[in-house]
Amino acid sequence: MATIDKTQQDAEKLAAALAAVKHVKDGDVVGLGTGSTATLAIQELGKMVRAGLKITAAASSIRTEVLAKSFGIEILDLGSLSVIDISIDGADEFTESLDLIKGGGGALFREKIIATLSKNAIIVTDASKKVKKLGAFTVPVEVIPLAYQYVFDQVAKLGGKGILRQADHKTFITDNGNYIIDADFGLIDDPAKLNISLNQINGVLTNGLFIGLTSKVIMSDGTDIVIFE
Ligand code: ABF
Repeated sequence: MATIDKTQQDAEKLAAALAAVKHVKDGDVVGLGTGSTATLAIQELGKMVRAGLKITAAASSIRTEVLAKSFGIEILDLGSLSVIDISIDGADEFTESLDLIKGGGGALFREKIIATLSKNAIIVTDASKKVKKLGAFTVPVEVIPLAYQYVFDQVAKLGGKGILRQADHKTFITDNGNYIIDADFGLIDDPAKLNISLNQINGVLTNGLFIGLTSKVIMSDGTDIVIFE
């Protein structure tokens, strides 16, 4: 994999985030994602709110909720919503058919709920996230702890080499109190089929394959904003 120039990547993330927030209008319920690119969008939305933009929001993680509130953005209870007007989130990988791998930050469940509820689900990325086939990035699988070993074994039967995600030398716990198995399936020929297979395993809450949930990907390649839709 080509080495990534961090400064260039940061510039691309900012450009994509700024392009995305232009789609937000007065009265919108906005889904706020997790990760560094989504954070840039939230910071910009905070400036727009201070300048008079009237929005409410739902957050994909506790961290995102705290950040949004610090910028004066009103946060709604995600569980009470039937629809979200527009969401802005990041991704770990995307293809031109708008299939994604998400969840590198561990917020995949609420991110998937927000994407599912969104009339306009926008993904913002730098150029390094664009791939021909998903799978170089491992697929996060959120697991109910009581079923961890069973899920680990079922993932292996599907061809996935699973690793229990760690953080600060202990098992990573999601905002929902669950574990994450990061599963390496290699390059994935049929992500839609794998998504269904993973979701059918008892004990799996969700997985990081986002299939058919994205309205557009806004990517900056350092020179231009490229939109895939
Ligand atoms: C989040 O954005 C996660 O789903 C994904 O892992 C992350 C990507 O982070 P970054 O924008 O910092 O590359 O939505």
